Amino acid sequence: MVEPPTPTARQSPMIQIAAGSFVMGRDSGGHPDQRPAHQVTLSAFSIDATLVTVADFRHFVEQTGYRTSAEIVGFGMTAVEGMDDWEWKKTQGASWRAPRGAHRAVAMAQADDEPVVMVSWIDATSYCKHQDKRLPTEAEWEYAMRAGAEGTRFPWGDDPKRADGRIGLNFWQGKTHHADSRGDGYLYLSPVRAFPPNDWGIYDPVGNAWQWVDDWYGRDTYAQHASGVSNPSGPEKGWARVARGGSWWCSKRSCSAYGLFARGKSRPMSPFSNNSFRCAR
Ligand SMILES: [Ca+2]
Repeated sequence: MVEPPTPTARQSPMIQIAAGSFVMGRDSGGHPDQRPAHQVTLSAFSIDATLVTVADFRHFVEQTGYRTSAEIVGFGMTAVEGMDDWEWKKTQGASWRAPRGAHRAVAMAQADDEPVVMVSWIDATSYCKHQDKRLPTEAEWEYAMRAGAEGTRFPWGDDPKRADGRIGLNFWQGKTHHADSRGDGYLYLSPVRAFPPNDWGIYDPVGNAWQWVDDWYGRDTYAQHASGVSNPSGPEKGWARVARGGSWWCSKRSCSAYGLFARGKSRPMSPFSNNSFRCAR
């Protein structure tokens, strides 16, 4: 006999964010899509304290029978230690259940408290909707992850190391993707509470896994908002959805985008073994 679902279980605690304003983007450095620095004003919202975990997502699938984009097409994009830089492989049988491929499912199984990956923007949107939530907008995401820190690459400053000398996020330490020295303690994903939260209690504000946000990507979005904007929600249409924060795969030399400025983007159907999400309301 199947037990009835318990809709309240497996929901990440949410952090209440008061209405406010902050400076988004910068005037020099980085990719042109990060310019200019501009004022953004936001209404109050709440956001998940952690990334959606493997256990959270399994619960959703058990309740709904949901099939992800990767399961429908039969593959996902995977990288493992030892590959060349930028050598992502189309991996048959990869899905949120086995993000490095079915043939590595046992040897490289994920823990339940790691972020779910190999989920497309469509999957992320469906999950949040089922929780009576939604994806955060790109501006909401950055405001919450910064937690009051303006103009810095990380919530604690510009160096990956925090004041206590420890690396504050999960990214790749190695000259190439042939080997990672595991200086932050993790090769692939880390449990969602492995690193200290930002000042507003939000975990993994940067690193670990890219985080889908609701917005379509626009190269000139910030330029259009140069004189200031309230509750921006991105372009009306586009070819890619924005993802933010960077991931375990980002290194100094490849994908130096880990941090609070960089704007990642992928097609909404695309699943990667380093892309996750959190919901807002
Ligand atoms: Ca790492």
